[in-house]
Amino acid sequence: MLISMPRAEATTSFTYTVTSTGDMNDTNLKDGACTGTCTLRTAIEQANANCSVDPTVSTTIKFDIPGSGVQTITPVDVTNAGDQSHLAPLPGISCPVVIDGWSQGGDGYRGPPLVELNGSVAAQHFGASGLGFGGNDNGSTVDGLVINRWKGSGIEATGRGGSTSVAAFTFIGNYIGTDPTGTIAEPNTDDGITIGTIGRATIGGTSAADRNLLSGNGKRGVFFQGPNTGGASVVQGNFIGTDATGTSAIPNGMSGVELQGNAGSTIGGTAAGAGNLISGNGDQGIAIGGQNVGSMTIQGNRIGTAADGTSALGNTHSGIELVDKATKDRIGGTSAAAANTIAFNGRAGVTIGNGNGHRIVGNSIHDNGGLAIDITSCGTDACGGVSTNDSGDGDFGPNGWQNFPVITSVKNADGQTTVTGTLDSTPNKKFTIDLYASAQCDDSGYGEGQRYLGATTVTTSGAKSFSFTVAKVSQQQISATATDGAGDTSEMSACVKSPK
Ligand SMILES: [Ca+2]
Ligand SMILES: [Ca+2]
Ligand SMILES: [Ca+2]
Repeated sequence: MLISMPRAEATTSFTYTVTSTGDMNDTNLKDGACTGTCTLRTAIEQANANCSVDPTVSTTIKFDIPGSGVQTITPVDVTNAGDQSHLAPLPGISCPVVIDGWSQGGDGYRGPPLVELNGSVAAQHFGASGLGFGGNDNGSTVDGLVINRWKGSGIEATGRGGSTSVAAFTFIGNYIGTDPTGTIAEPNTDDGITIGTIGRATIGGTSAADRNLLSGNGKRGVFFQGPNTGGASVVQGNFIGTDATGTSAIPNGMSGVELQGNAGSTIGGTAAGAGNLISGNGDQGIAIGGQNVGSMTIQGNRIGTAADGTSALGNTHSGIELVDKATKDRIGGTSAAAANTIAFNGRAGVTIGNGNGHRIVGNSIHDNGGLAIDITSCGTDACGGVSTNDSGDGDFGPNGWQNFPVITSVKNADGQTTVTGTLDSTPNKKFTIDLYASAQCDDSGYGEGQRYLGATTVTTSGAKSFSFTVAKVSQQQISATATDGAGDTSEMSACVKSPK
């Protein structure tokens, strides 16, 4: 079907409707049609042919495969296919394409995926990813697909193909690494989604329909592969490492989200529905490291809990790990919507292994195996423990080895709790003191940081003391961090229990 588009930037777009789970080739790439039986392979081949003539051409691939329930497309392997023209798994996509899996459910359908792309045959021979994007494919979108059992990643958008312009992708409403029910792991060997080279992506969204389930994969749920210079990306509203209900783990083998590039990206956000559920994974919840990272914003996520935000579903290592060139990351914020819940993870809540200016404020961090916030000397979360204060805070290291406050008293009177303390740090500077209340102290005697109480300031001249008053907090462990003007947040102070 040829549709003339009035928009100036896209002179032409094509729409093909896949009507078969078969795997035949397009027999005439010059006719602008999904020739013969329209399969996903036919449609991709013709889409690639379309923009090889005119790079502004885009193609939409819809589905109307007969039958009810989930329809499974299993690309075949040349070694056992009757049709010897099948020389590869699905061809790499080199034109702007919208693959609209939701269309299988009819107009307006936005429910669980009804089209499954199964790599168990073809990928075993070729080591391929399910859908591969490279070259001139800016603006490509994939929605409403189950993608599983590929030897590479479920979706790989690496910018291969010689393109020099950034390509932006949108991936919403997919199940990648599980079966169509979202309850059983059917792993892709590498990542759920790999974004590389000069790609950037919007993965998920704030509506439940836009949520991707990215679980059960051999490596990460989402991997922004270094050194990616594609720019700021957004990962919102997804379930990463859990089942479709967010109640049990379907771990990705490594981290839930790993960023080795795409500086300035946002994981979660403050809008309703923007937070991701990142739990149950085999390494960290979120790992930030590599060369082109920095200024990441991590807000509104549940990291290590079930979807209810309270039940335990920890990631194996830290909730969040900041290493290598990570710098100026912002974790949480002073508004309730910005807070991450980071709990039940095997190591620290947040590990600061390298870099400066990592501002960590307002989150609910509790019941992790290690400290709530741990600045480490080994560069990763493989080591940890309380890093003691040095007099005058002249030491250098991750977050400047920012000294933490010392709480000297917690008193209740007239329905209010007053916390006083001191900070020994760089002389004659102003620091923000953020205070927290927790049901229990960490085993170390430092932290936790379960409920944010608010902030005050301290100036490191004269008495170097601070005082903070809040509505009465009865029999809670009070702790605090110090953050300098550059955003270097300390580990948590020792806890002091408030009176009854
Ligand atoms: Ca054709
Ligand atoms: Ca430490
Ligand atoms: Ca220090």
